[in-house]
Amino acid sequence: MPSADRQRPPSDTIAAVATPPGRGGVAIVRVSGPLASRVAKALTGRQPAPRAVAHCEARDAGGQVVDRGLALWFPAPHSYTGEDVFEFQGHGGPAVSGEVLRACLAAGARPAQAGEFTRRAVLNDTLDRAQAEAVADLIDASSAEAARLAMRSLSGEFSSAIDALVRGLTELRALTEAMLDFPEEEVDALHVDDARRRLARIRSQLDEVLRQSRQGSLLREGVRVVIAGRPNVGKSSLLNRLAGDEVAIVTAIPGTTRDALREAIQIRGVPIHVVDTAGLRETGDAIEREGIARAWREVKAADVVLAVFEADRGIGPEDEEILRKLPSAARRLHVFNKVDLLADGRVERLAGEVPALRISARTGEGMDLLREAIVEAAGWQTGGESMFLARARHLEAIAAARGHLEAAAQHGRRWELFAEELRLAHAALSSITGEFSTDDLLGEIFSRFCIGK
Ligand SMILES: Nc1nc2c(ncn2[C@@H]2O[C@H](COP(=O)(O)OP(=O)(O)OP(=O)(O)O)[C@@H](O)[C@H]2O)c(=O)[nH]1
Ligand SMILES: [Mg+2]
Repeated sequence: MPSADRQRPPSDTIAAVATPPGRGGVAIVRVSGPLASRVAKALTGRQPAPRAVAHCEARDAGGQVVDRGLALWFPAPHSYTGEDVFEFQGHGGPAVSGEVLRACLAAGARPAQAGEFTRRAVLNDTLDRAQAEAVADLIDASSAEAARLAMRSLSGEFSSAIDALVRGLTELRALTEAMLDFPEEEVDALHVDDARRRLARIRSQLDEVLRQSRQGSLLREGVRVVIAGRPNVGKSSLLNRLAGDEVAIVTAIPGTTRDALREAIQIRGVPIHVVDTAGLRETGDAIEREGIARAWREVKAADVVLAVFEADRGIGPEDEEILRKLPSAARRLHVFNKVDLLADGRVERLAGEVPALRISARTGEGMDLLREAIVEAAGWQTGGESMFLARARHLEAIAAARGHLEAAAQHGRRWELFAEELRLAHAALSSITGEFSTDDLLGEIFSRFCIGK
């Protein structure tokens, strides 16, 4: 169902080099739009057969041969964009592909903007919006796991889960609208029961989609883990251990680290941004004070805080002072470092629910357990093969829908309010795949694409 704000498909023809800039085996020039056939003929001297490959020369506007390669022709609507698409696969040098592109522009195409091919696919209903985002996610995927999930979204698995919810809501809305036509006391108890049951079912389905989306979003966005604690407890040594490299300076002098230091690592495929910070203490040194202010800023933005202590000293008054100031929103792990210094292996533990880990950044002891604890604290669940590579905007929309369904459940027999909450939940969910979304959103989605996609 096309929405009212949906733009009419564009009538001009776009062209771009679709392969990355630089030298390579092949460069692909892609052309899409009503003039694609004219461009193909101007470039290759003939009209290529649909979905067949032709080996041919590419000529510029003056008839000069600029390249030899393969021509492909995908007539509308069976193409990536849903329009007529012509592709020329030539030699992969920037100068030669530039010449081919120039010839296409001379034949009537204009240069494509970033993401414009995929945008046309959405406007022509070849892809929905969540699938278009999956295209970008697939290209940007930095791990095999993220690529696998992006591929699943591109094949429409995420969209179908959302569509199933939308269908359930549409039915429930129709039922509710029918009930609105009757005075409250005449609404059949069976109808009321049916509506409640349906609502409960949709809510539990939605919770499952939200859970799967949160899991996937961890893979997409990664987790920000900040190492914090007193000077000299071994924070930088811990960063080096996690990174498997000597990225941070380690010395026996308290106050070594001044700036926040970042390293990107992966634990079980989950991207983790580890931040090492300046040791937290009162100090008269202006540079160190600035470092400590930065450390607190990092801590405030953390998903998981590793509060590091020295195992041989336990949690002292300064450590307690730091613990009191940690934000409550972030998950926290208590890490007792330097267990290699303990004769009996006993560690003072803090009572409470915060998991405590014993490690030695020097020997590597306890590091595996710490890595597991980090991904667990970040909300990663094992056996998470059924995940959706959700974006922040998807999570927000699902959470908003969840809030409206919860409100609907609380409206009892006030059917107008019930119906209104259902409508809002429906709108929130629909924004994920396309309906009800604005041009701003389209712009936002495609601004991060590369040219030629
Ligand atoms: N025995 C032992 N020493 C450690 C361990 N981890 C770190 N150290 C030592 O503790 C000292 C401080 O280590 P750093 O990693 O620089 O400590 P930090 O917390 O980053 O210190 P600041 O940057 O000053 O806040 C160094 O001499 C390290 O070699 C450990 O597991 N065992
Ligand atoms: Mg340090």
